[in-house]
Amino acid sequence: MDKKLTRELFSRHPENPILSVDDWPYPANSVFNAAAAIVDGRTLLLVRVEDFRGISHLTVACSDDGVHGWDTDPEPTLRPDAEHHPEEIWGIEDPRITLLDEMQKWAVTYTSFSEGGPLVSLATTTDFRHYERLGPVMPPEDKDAALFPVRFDGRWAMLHRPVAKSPYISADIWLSFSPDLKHWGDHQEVIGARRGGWWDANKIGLSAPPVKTKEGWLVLYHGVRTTASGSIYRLGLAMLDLDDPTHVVHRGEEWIFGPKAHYEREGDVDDVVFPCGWICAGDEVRMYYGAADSCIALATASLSELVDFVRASPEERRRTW
Ligand code: BMA
Repeated sequence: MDKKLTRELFSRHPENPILSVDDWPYPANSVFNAAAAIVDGRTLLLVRVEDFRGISHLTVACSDDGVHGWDTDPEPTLRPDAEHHPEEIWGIEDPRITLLDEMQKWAVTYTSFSEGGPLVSLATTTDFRHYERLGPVMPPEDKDAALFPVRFDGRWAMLHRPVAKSPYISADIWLSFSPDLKHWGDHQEVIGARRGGWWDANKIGLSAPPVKTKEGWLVLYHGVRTTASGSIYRLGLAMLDLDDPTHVVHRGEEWIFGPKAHYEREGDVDDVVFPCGWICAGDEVRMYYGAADSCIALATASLSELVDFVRASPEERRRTW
């Protein structure tokens, strides 16, 4: 095996890619960047589907084992609704799902592609069939958002990724709070993009929603490296304090997964692995990721190995890189 692969903490499923347009019940350009959850004992993916206009919508696909036999909705499940939500004019993308324990509702955060740029929208659902839109919750440019499943001191919390343009372009992960899911404030940066030659310099974003572990909230994020032949999207880990998620306790230095397989290296956008969902079953983590903006793949890891890796990393020292 290529020595470089041995550093990766996730193993690719041998049947990858597990979903592509060839499996889709209606014509589409690509299916990728899916949110994931266990619903009624089945794996549910809320899949980003790009049509032949270039506009994305979301469609549900369910499977008993999370690998085979996908029951896919025969038509789009959640379409952009530009009439009532003008911010959705150029499509809805990259969903993340969080079960809000106390409400027994699922929160779905997604990117609305508005005329002013991408922004964060939020909807809730109990059945993934009917959705209640709360509308835009962050103005452009902002994306890659997911809620925590619990409140902190009575307030909901959301990680998201605004883009700052001064003094240089910097895309960092921020945290915001809300009493009611609708009004958000107390915004603060929690995980900054590194600088210079790092794999996660200048542009990072949340990948799958944070996972609660005994040691802290495990955060999976992507870092974007700009090279002469384009960008490379890779994945890394950080850990936030259990009671105070504004505090980064650990942050891995090395990436833990990056484009290597042919379906990750070549597609509509080359060299991209982009997870929007992961499922923890005991110690197994099943990460569903968009590969090269063209298909959906699965990779698995041991939760305790991920936690050990990030805990072995130095405590976060902000801006020391
Ligand atoms: C990001 C998002 C993702 C996409 C990735 C690579 O900015 O738009 O939807 O997968 O770029 O193209």
